[in-house]
Amino acid sequence: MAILTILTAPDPRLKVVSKPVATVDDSIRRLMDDMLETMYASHGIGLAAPQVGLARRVIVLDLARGEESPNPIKLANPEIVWRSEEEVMCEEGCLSVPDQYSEVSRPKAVKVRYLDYQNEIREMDADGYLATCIQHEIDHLNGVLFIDRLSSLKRNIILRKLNKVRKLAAPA
Ligand code: K1U
Ligand code: ZN
Repeated sequence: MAILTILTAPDPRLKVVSKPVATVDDSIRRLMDDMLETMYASHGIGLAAPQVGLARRVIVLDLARGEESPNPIKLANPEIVWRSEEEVMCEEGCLSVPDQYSEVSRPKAVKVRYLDYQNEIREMDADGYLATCIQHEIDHLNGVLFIDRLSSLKRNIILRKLNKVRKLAAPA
């Protein structure tokens, strides 16, 4: 397995609409495994393929905490086939928008159709933080970041902060 480089905003590759996977074959399984390893190494709870520079519709998640045993979730071509009318506000962060957090309103529950690790079509129901996280990752596949769901004022404040951090980190 390998740890991949995570792109950060405003990298234009994060704004691209990703292409569906034809079949979950060994190369996609390898990508899923590498993405999970990268996500764990970065202390994230989700990751989408465009964040590692690949415009393919693949996401991984693991919302298990501290003492709980790992619960890796690997989805190809995830598609929301039902969403609740009720919305909830949840605090979101993003490995591609480092150290910035904000509340975002999204449907409280969703039903998702996807291809699993064995290339089987499956459906899953998600609510609470899992639903938020899946919607955040599917947004990545459509070139949307959580900051795109904030007011332009809040988004520009965050983008300016990221730019400042990048300039400070750049070699003189
Ligand atoms: O970059 C990503 O897409 C991963 C992202 C997933 C996510 C977290 C919170 C809400 C929606 C989606 C992260 O893992 S950010 C880091 C993190 O673990 C975290 C951040 C804020 C709240 C809870 C966890
Ligand atoms: Zn993200």
